[in-house]
Amino acid sequence: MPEHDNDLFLIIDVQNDFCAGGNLAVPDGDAVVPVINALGERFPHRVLTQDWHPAGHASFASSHAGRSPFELIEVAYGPQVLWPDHCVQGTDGAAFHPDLAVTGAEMIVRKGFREQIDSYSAFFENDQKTPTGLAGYLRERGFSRLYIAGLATDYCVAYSALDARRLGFQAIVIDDACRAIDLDGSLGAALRQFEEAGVELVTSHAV
Ligand code: VGL
Ligand code: ZN
Repeated sequence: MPEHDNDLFLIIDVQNDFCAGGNLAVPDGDAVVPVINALGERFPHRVLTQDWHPAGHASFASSHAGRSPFELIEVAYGPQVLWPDHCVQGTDGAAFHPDLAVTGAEMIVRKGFREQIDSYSAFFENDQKTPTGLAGYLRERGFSRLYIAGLATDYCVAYSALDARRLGFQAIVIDDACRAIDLDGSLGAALRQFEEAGVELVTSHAV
């Protein structure tokens, strides 16, 4: 039960572009909304993340001549999947799903706003060095146990959960409150990494 003052519900990227009809729709992505809303009522403390790219972002295939979405390229910080244009700052695609309960959230972390660096994790950009500031926020407020849900299981949720462990937070991913993109086995890889890193995987009924 999320009954402790040190528990936080971290809701990752439940935005229109990751839901049905969006530019980077995650299969069945909308299904997380009612599960997250129901869970959210039981967590006094909630933080949301919002993927928030400038137009022409380096993670967009359209920014690279001759490249297509879902191709893998090498950039300064390592491999980078090229995505369709998505979550462009200020667009409807970047807005939270209209049915997501947002009002009571205590903070919104925006990420991916530097044109040259992608940012999956709620904690660090994909160079694994540039912080978002979330770790400091959580530590100052005394949160040590993070329940994590949202989109997509194998990208932003996974990177956030794994970074949380690296930073010394307890990380619990709520499986049925997430959906995956599953590109070239990325979901299986994420689940194996969860096990190695001590990220717990639970269903919402067990929370
Ligand atoms: C995400 C790909 C690109 C995510 C964000 O939220 O999982 N995936 N940008
Ligand atoms: Zn993105």
